[in-house]
Amino acid sequence: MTFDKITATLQEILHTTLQTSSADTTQQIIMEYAPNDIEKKWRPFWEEAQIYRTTEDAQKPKYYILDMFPYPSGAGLHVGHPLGYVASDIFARYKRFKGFNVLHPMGYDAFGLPAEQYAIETGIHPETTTKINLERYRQQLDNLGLSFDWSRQVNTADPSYYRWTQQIFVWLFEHYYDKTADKALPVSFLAEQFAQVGNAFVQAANSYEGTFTAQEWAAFSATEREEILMNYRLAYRKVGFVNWCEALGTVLANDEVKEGVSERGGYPVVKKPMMQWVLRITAYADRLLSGLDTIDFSEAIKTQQRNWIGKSEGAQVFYPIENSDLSVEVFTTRPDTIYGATFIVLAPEHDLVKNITTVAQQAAIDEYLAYAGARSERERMIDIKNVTGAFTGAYARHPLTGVAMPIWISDYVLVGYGTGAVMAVPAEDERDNRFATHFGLAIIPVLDKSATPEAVIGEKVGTYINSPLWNGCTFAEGLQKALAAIEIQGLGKRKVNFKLHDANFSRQRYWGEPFPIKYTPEGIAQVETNLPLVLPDLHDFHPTAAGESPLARVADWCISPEGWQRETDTMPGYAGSSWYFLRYMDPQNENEPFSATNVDYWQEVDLYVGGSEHAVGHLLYARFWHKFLHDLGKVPTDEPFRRLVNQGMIQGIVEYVYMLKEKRDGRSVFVSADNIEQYGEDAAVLIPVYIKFVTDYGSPDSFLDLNGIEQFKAWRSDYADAIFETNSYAHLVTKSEVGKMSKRYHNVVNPDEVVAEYGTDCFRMYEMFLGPLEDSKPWNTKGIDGVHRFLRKFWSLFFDKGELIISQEAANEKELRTLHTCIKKINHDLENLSLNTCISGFMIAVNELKEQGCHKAAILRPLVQLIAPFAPYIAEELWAALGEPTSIHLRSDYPQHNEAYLIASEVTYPICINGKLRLTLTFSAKASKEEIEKETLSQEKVQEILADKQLLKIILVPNKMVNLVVK
Ligand code: ANZ
Repeated sequence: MTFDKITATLQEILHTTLQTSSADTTQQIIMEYAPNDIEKKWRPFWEEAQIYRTTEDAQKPKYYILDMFPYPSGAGLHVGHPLGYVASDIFARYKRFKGFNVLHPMGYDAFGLPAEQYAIETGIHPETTTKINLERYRQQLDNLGLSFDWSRQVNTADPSYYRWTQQIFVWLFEHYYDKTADKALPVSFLAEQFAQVGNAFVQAANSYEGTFTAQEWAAFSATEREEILMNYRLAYRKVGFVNWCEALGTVLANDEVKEGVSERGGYPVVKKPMMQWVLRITAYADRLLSGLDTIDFSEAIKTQQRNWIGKSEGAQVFYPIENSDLSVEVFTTRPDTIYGATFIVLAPEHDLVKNITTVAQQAAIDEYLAYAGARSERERMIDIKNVTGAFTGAYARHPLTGVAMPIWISDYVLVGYGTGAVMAVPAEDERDNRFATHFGLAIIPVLDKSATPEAVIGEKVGTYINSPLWNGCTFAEGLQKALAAIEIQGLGKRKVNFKLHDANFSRQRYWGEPFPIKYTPEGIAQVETNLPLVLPDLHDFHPTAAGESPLARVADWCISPEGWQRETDTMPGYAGSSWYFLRYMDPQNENEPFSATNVDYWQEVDLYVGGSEHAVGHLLYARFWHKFLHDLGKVPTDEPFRRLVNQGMIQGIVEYVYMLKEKRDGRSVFVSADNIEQYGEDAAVLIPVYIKFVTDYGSPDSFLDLNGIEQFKAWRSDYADAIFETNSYAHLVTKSEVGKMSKRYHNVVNPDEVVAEYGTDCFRMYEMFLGPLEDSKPWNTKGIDGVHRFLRKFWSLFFDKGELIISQEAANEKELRTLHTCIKKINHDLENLSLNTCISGFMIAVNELKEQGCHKAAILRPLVQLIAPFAPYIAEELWAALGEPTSIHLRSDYPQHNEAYLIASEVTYPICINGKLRLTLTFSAKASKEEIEKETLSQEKVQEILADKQLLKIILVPNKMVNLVVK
């Protein structure tokens, strides 16, 4: 069946369903505003009629609106999650009303560490917990009136999905990045080039050190060739230093490590060399940078991505080591300062350290290595207070002056960046300067900055000194001369460096995609072609003692049909989420990840809504995978997401009472917050105990009275015998502030409860009403009453005491002005995703119509359409009340304003004399300046005042006021 046919059939089914059910729905119009009844009535009806089902309809323009799909954790949704979902849903509905064919899907990022950690603790299979959590999420999402096309749901942990994640991995493995073509090409093509010309002239992103000729290539064994090719693949294996967490039995990503311990559990993390699968994201660094200029992301996110990619241009320079054939290669962005280089610093992990350390210095170096090994990369980068290091005993020779430079190690130099070695220029670099000062090393100035005494270290001002080849030059000239000298004298070469690392892609974990890789007896990686390679069932989820994935214990799974060893690592969390947005375009395809037809239709995501915490993780990986798929000709666009909007966080009120750290006679002591001076508000003495009796946001700190204290003791029985030092009113004053919504603070609000009490529409509108979408703002359940009252008032335009009061009279000018002002505002604000101001726009309109006593269908009908994206239930019910036979959500005629209605036919002017209001006059809106002035002056009251005064001038502010200036 073609798409058109499917669409036509669907429309037919829909039409009949809607006709039949609307016939009986009119009989049972709900007369009182009872949100839960309205929801009960329409929800099954919408589901049955599948009104949000999307097909590839070539007759309509497409629009793709995507939410970042959730990891279904055990905690379920809190009111912060729906903020983005509701906003994108409103926009999706709006776009449908505007005639777009909207793709608005949802799914689950279902592989991940928490379910696995839980499995380790409880023995419950991650699949079981994931399934339970997933159902709970679905229930909660269904409560929010979201217009997802659930037939397109994806679940990254489902073999029907992950077989394609595995396939994309295979493609990455089978391709390399060709710098000349500036795209990914098949590795087979690379091998042909090696056979013809060797590797010296091949421009390819790689991690291979060394060169070979075509003859040498021909002479290599098959195994040797494979080992070389591995260093060119986009998915490759290498030994890397990884964050090893013994307690979790896994390697952690940098952002999973906080201050040297695992973010989860707080276990110690050390650096450990391990064979890892890695993705060569660095090959795409330039394109990931330049692509940012073509997409609509916030500047904040773009800056984070730019900094993360961290492109620096400079030079790589060799420093020969004295009394040895070795040399140190450094990367510098300031080759112009080379004459000021007085020592060399290596990263503690640098390979040379063990080769050059002298016997006399060995003990000092060993001691330092032990210290540095225990610090995380992040800690090393942010610690600028402590200057630490050790001298290797070796010296390098300055390539221009021949002076001997001591070689040190220090952990401010990172092993993974540049060459892991720096030429230290203490006169121009802060960190080098601190190091030199601390250890008493030489400092040679290279820029005379006497003309700008306020200039700081590193500022590129002044003229060069002590630099024979470019003395007297300015920075720009000096830099060019330095680069030329380095290249001409063969001391090194120009080099662009990126902070971005290739992305570690291995986890020693069970709950992830198995690698479709097996190893020949020679250890050569071969791809598995029979996909999916399904995760075997398991009962013990602990990693093995050797730190391998628990998969290593499933002996029969580990052996491929050929009798080869399978890879037992699994892919990380970001594998499945790097391409899910493409699968939604063609979710049931069994032959390929998505068809060319569908991806050509949907192209890319037009609007992506999600949290800013994914700035340099998911968003960068997804862009990388998408560009790779683009190179393969599988997707038409180079970027996956046209526009990105980051919703803010919904915060909670964190309320607490103070407790003394020290017990008194074995009893805990609580102190009223207004009585703490005697203890000094000092974290060492007083600790906050978070309570769940949250007070109003905005009100001053609250208190527990005797009753409150009893409640508190009943709730925290561990404090039942505590001492409560209340104030003179017998109150224990509490403190409250705006903070994170978290279980720990007992301030998590569950959307289900809010929906049960106020209804979905109210919940949706209130979430939007809280403030601008991108701002963080506190949730305050009390404020929801205002929105609830608004909805009742809206309802009362249609019904009075259970009776329908809609009239068929023609609308008057005022009513039309109210309506069209609202239409204009809503359209404008929706386009700008300014949803909070839409809600106030509705409130103004409804208040005005209420005052005008308007119950006219001519006004209410468009108003219901206007509000339908925000409050889909009430809109559907009132639409039926208006006698409409088909669902409002299938319409594509969103109201458009008519400018003519916005102009009032009459304007009432305040008439002032010397700024003082004397009377008001109403004029036709078409009245000229002269007519208004004439009429004003002819007024008896005005003439009376003017009788003994002199008129100096008349100020007329059109549509606002008239002021007569007199003397
Ligand atoms: C000499 C010099 C003189 C430097 C000067 C800077 C200022 P960005 O811009 O971030 O790329 N560097 C190189 N490799 C490093 C490593 N692995 N760990 C820590 N620092 C490293 O920084 C490049 C500069 O950072 C390089 O230029 C090098 O110090 C240092 F006035 O060389 B520079």
